[in-house]
Amino acid sequence: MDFQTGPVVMGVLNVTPDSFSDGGEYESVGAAVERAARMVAEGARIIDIGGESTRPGSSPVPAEEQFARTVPVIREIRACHPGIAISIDTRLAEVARAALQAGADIVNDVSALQDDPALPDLIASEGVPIVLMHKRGVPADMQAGGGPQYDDVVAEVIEFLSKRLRFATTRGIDPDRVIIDPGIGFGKRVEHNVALMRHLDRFVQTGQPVLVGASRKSFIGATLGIDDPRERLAGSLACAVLATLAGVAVVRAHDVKATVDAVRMCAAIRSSP
Ligand code: PMM
Repeated sequence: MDFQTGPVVMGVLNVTPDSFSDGGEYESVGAAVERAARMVAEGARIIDIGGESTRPGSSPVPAEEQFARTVPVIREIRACHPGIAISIDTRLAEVARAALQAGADIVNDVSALQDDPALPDLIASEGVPIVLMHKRGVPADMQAGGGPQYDDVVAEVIEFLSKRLRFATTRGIDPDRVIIDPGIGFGKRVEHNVALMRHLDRFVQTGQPVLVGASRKSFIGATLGIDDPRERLAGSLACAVLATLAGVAVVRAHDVKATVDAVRMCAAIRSSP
């Protein structure tokens, strides 16, 4: 994918009953496929499909349940939209394998290859791109006690991602196919998320493509005093714009049309002499 003209937008498709911002909306295969078609029409270049909610407080979903939720949707999207990239949001090799067989192209692992020892070999042998995301703790306890402490959140998250990249490389994964992600909202307090957004350029300077998922997240709600995630569009767009200016490669978003427009407008201005 060419990121030179600005980031591509990854549309979020959570086929879960409880995801934090759109849980329960796309549980049937038909509804999920229809939603994907709309995101494609709105300009998404990647559809990120998840069968396990990773929101703070949520519990793990067994592999069988994850592929029952995601595989039929992936098959159908692959058949209808041959040009779209499909990413599977999973920490488990079994789910990733089934998703890749059904037509997925990218594995989005919020555990950065820490949760399933079988996943690195699968990624290496399939030669597919992988997203390595930073998180602290597991969803069930991620925000316990108000969230974790960092001395220097930006440096610590970059250090973690560099280590995970080195690990991936030692397991035979092509570093050119590794996308890094600061993991906005995963085991971070509001001030940590804000600092990470402020210093996205430092992630970009590592030379790896960077993915950012700030869309509708609770630090936006906390900053703006908005409880309903669906009402956080303006805050989400502000984050998408800043991410674009910082030079990220992928913006993960729920509101695809508005995000694509914001990102394209930024890119047009940035490319002016
Ligand atoms: N956020 C969520 C789920 N998966 N994957 C990546 N790579 N980065 C993220 O920021 C991310 C993710 C949680 O948000 P959702 O419930 O809206 O999907």
